[in-house]
Amino acid sequence: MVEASEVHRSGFVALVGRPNVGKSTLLNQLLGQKIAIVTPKPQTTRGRIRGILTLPHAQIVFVDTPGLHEAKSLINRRMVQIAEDTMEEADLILWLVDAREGLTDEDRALAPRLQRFGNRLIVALNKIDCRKPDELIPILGQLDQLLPGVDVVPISALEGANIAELLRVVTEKLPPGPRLYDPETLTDQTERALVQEIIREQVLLQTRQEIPYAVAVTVESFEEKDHVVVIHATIHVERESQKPILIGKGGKKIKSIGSAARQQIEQLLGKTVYLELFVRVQEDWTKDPRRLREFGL
Ligand SMILES: Nc1nc2c(ncn2[C@@H]2O[C@H](COP(=O)(O)OP(=O)(O)OP(=O)(O)O)[C@@H](O)[C@H]2O)c(=O)[nH]1
Ligand SMILES: [Mg+2]
Repeated sequence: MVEASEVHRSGFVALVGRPNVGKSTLLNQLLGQKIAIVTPKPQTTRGRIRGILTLPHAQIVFVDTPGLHEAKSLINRRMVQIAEDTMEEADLILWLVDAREGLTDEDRALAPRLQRFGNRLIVALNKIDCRKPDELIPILGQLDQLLPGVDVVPISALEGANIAELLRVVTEKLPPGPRLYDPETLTDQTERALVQEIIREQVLLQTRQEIPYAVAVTVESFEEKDHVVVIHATIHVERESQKPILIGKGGKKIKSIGSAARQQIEQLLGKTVYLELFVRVQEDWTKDPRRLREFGL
């Protein structure tokens, strides 16, 4: 007879929640490697990003998603749709709640939609490093009132606190099944996609106001030569007036974005990188379904 603990389990776990609650930070922490970009700005993640964790008795495919919010613009509606589709296809839903902010009205509005996942729903109360332990008790009480009997695991994605317990709860709920990916595979993201995101992360970190939300990045060429990788990428903005902001006085801003991104890309690829960035106006691309598709949305 096979012990229950020896049964191999596998499946997809959707990481969902409001923007900025720490979904991408958690994905990176679970995998021990940076796969998804993280910034202090909401709506950082735009697409679905799979991270594959292969353990001796389980293979867990965590799927990071854009933040759930009340979306008005076309691009934001697409992002929310991606998160909702991911939930529908997942074996388990891991709902992240921000302990620093406590339960918000948006969290409360989400709860009824999550309730129908029943036993397939797990709550991760994240950012507990920002709270004293006794401050968590009322939040845990509110969560239990909102979703009676739900499993809640308090964690800090940033510091890696209680991640082992979270993995235990997740694994226990996964259905029995074989490995879905080669154990060496860490993500479904191509090197090109990772490079694009690293550049976009620097744009988000180094610009303010509307610019982060007006930008998409595409990699035009990616050429591996002997010891260098030569990359040409385009940063698309949606209005002519945004171009000089991104380029900066005497090209200072774009240089700074390029240099920070290059260093990260070199770390990722383990090679010297020559990165050239272009800025291009793609009038109102966030409102154009065809352009959104081109940019993977
Ligand atoms: N103190 C603290 N900060 C955290 C923790 N987890 C994430 N953060 C911070 O919260 C901010 C948002 O983190 P992300 O991982 O980008 O959040 P997200 O949910 O993926 O956000 P979107 O992609 O915009 O939906 C970043 O500044 C993180 O460093 C945590 O456990 N503790
Ligand atoms: Mg994210």
